[in-house]
Amino acid sequence: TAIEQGKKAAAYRAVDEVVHSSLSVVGIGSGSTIRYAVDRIKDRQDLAHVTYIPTSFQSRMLIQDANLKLGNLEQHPAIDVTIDGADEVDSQLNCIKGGGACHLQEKIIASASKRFIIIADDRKKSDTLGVNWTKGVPIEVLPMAFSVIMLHLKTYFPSAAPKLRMATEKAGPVVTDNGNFILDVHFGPISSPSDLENKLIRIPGVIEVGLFCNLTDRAYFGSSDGSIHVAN
Ligand code: DER
Repeated sequence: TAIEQGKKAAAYRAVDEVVHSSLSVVGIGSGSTIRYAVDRIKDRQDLAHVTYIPTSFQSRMLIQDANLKLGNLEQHPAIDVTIDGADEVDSQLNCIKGGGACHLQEKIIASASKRFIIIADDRKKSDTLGVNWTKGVPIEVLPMAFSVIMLHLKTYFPSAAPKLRMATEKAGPVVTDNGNFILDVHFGPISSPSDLENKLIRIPGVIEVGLFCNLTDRAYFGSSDGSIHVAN
């Protein structure tokens, strides 16, 4: 499909421009776009020596299925570059992430990386967060606190309409790789993502917020015709 072509174009260009044979540790994000980046890495013989750090169970499976060298954060707390997807990216390269319920480990790996690169199809490019991505900001919360946090959000953000993310292939809520729940919260257009992130992260029981502010070094947006927009 056109969207998949866009994802693939962005992923291939990012890998070819950013993942050099001189690197030794590369972080691998989660979601569907990153699959194309792993496909490209798999084809690059000059990257066989690199160790890859996962950002989720899914990411770990991608690395293993591609027969790439799997490492962990304990061995490699300093990462050369991480490539990851995003749900929406604004003009300052702030992101909404967590559409795949993986943003907790993704943010840890992103912040431990010298460079953090986003790959996405051009649907994800937006002037302001909360405009194109209409599913809300994902927030990972401790299960025992989810009702208290919902009440707090309804009180302080009356239009937020927080929703507990329910699973589709399992009865009950989505449970993350870390054993937590996800709340999806609607804030409308977000003019200051870092202010909002700082307000949300302080709520007791909130583990991580799907707003990645001042973390992204470059973003590749791919279109169905194979053209790429690179934003620094
Ligand atoms: O859950 C996540 O954070 C993913 O990285 C998500 O933001 C991007 O997933 P996609 O590449 O399938 O759109």
